[in-house]
Amino acid sequence: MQAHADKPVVTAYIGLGSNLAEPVVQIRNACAALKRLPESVLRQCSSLYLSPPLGPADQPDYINAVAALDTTLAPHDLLAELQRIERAQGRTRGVRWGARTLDLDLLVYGDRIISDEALSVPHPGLPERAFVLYPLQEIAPELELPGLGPLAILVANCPKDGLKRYA
Ligand code: ROI
Repeated sequence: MQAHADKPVVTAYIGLGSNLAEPVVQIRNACAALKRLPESVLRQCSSLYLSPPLGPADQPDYINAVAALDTTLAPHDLLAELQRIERAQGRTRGVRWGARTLDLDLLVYGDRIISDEALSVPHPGLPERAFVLYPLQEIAPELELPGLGPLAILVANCPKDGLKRYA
């Protein structure tokens, strides 16, 4: 991918989650959709993980994964693309922290710290979410999270909470 003077290539990390409508298929389809994003190259997708729900317990377990993407899309443009993929895979916004067909979270966007009405990066839930931290560590063990420090320290301080590699 070509970097332009005004458009640097940034590595972004995206969290994928699903617990409805064949979650494994949802995550695989989402990875395929990430591959087709404009101005972007999908570098890596983690293994799939199975995790008990954070939030209301009366919902199915989740399939989670994390992807690494090199992109020249600006952060809010990338967010819009992720929301478009969610909608294309039937995401509707229902109960807060309820079951969902597909959730794509922009976890990290290079070394940027962003906090506005639309976007918080690094994702504020990161330090407490085993289902994000462990897959992220699988693909980026040396990552430093802007404002949060080394990923390895966050992982060491976050119990696995029932997270398992999905066979
Ligand atoms: N719980 C798990 N285990 N995995 C998720 O991806 C996930 N996503 C969410 C909430 C509802 C907070 N719980 C989750 O958005």
